[in-house]
Amino acid sequence: MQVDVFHKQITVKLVYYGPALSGKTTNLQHLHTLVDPGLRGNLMALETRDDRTLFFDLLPFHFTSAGGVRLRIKLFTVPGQVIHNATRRIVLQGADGVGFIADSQVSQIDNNAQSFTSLGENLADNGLNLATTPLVIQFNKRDLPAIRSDDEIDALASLGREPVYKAVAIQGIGVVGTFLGLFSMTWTALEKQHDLSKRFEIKASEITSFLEGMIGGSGRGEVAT
Ligand SMILES: Nc1nc2c(ncn2[C@@H]2O[C@H](COP(=O)(O)OP(=O)(O)OP(=O)(O)O)[C@@H](O)[C@H]2O)c(=O)[nH]1
Ligand SMILES: [Mg+2]
Repeated sequence: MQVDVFHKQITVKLVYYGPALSGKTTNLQHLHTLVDPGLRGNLMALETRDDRTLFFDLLPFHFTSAGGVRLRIKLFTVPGQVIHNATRRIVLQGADGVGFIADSQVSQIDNNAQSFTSLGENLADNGLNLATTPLVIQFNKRDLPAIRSDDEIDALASLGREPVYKAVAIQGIGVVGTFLGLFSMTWTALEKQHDLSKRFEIKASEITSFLEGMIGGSGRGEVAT
């Protein structure tokens, strides 16, 4: 988190991490279509010719609280291709919360696991700790055949502390729920850590209403139990 006390501005950084082609950029693109053009920043994407993320995408949200505090939420995605690990590490610098976008296909189990391991390593290289970083998990591509069953994902979800969302990002299903879930978990952690509500006139409830007004309503995904 970056805090600019003079300008009363807080910047929160969220990162979508996960294996190649799991749908990180698709999640961002869908969020972008939901936001009123006056309230969103540009979606920056650096893609290669075959639509793979080469660097990152960035979707900034802006909000000003009743108390005059400006909040910026920057949402990044990392490039999932194995060769871009150095870029992933850089994008994770200063991350306040991470959304792990997993691919539900059975064929992608190993890739998900490898990516998750690299997330822990890259956070550690940035002085961050996977165990204490706000984290949500999304199992995307629920529309495809040969995916891990709902029961299997529910069982995985019940083992871990992280909220698990099921999604079909190309149809916008589960995209908003994942983002709002990650933001709210991240904000709660930051509030505690930095005593934000005492230092700044900005309330979690007003941010949540703002975000829900902006992107809520459509495409809520269910949370696995
Ligand atoms: N069937 C299906 N395809 C999806 C879904 N979400 C994304 N895709 C497709 O999967 C491919 C990869 O999606 P991206 O969003 O570019 O994946 P990424 O995680 O950003 O990939 P990298 O940037 O290479 O790490 C694209 O062809 C998407 O249209 C989904 O829910 N279902
Ligand atoms: Mg991408």
